Amino acid sequence: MSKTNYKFCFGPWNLSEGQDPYGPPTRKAQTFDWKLEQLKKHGFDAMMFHDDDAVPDIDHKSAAQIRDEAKALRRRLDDLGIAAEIVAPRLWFSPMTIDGAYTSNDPKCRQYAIERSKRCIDVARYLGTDLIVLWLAREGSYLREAKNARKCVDYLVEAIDAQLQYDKKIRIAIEPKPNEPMDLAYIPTIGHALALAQLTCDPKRVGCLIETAHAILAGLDPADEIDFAMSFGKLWSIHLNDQNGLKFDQDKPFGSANLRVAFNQVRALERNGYGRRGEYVAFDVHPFRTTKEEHWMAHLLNSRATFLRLVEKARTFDEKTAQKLIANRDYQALDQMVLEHLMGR
Ligand code: XLS
Ligand code: MG
Repeated sequence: MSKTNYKFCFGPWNLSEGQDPYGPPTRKAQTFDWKLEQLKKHGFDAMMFHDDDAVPDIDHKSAAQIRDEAKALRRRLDDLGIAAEIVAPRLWFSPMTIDGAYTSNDPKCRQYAIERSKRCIDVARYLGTDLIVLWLAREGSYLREAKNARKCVDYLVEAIDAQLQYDKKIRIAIEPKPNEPMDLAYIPTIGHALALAQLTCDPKRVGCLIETAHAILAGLDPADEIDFAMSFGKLWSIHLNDQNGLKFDQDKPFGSANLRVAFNQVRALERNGYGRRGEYVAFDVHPFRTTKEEHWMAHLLNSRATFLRLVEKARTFDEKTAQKLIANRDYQALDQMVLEHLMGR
């Protein structure tokens, strides 16, 4: 099998300013133009967008304004030779999504969320991508008695169907996360996302996006999530990053907390041929709060460098010896062989 030449991307939110729930930004905000320039300068191939990264203040703009701004952005991207990988509706900021977006108890709010998602599809069309990402941030509850989870599944299907019917070409990738901002989310894992896809009016256009940290927060191995999604041909994007156990969402550089878990994700991507149908490797990473402005790109460059080193490690892994050890059920030796390989022998 020939080798995949991976393509890389990130989103403007990945050049964040260091604020957390306990303190203000630690770096001065940069303009969108600066971020795009960095992306280009450092050889990334595409940018990911929220709908309002592409068209700021989208809720207060007319369809014509959205079209003009999105088309202007497309021209700039084309000039730079940068693709738009995905567009995702930001359904967690508006006063209309305080109690959830698609699963709000208030029908007016649910309607808002569907309309907003259609605007997001318009933006995606203008930017030249058919891939919509749904991170279902507020689809869950703080207390279970506040919502009817059975109804919420119907609401999610209704919302996804409305989008699939609005545009017959788009594909939707659901990005599951088990918690944060909600206590408990309705679609916590890839299994849930792909099962939900089956209930929609066009299951083959509904797939998923795996984020490493989200899988770890669900207590799962992201490599197994990759193999599972790819068994269905449904891994359409990936957010590589890292996470130190069951804590707040950390979005650390890829491999930062657990190099072996990162290695196994790369092996899973390699064995399934991820990237061969044009899929991108995205890094949904944030700089540490302590990062100085002059080191603003380091977490992205380091993530890419680690990824590429691990691709080499995956390709040079001594599969023959590994298979012999497996046949002999000598998993002790296999374990050490993996460690030695990662340590450089
Ligand atoms: C947040 C999500 C977000 C999505 C895009 O946890 O990872 O960054 O990837 O909406
Ligand atoms: Mg993500």
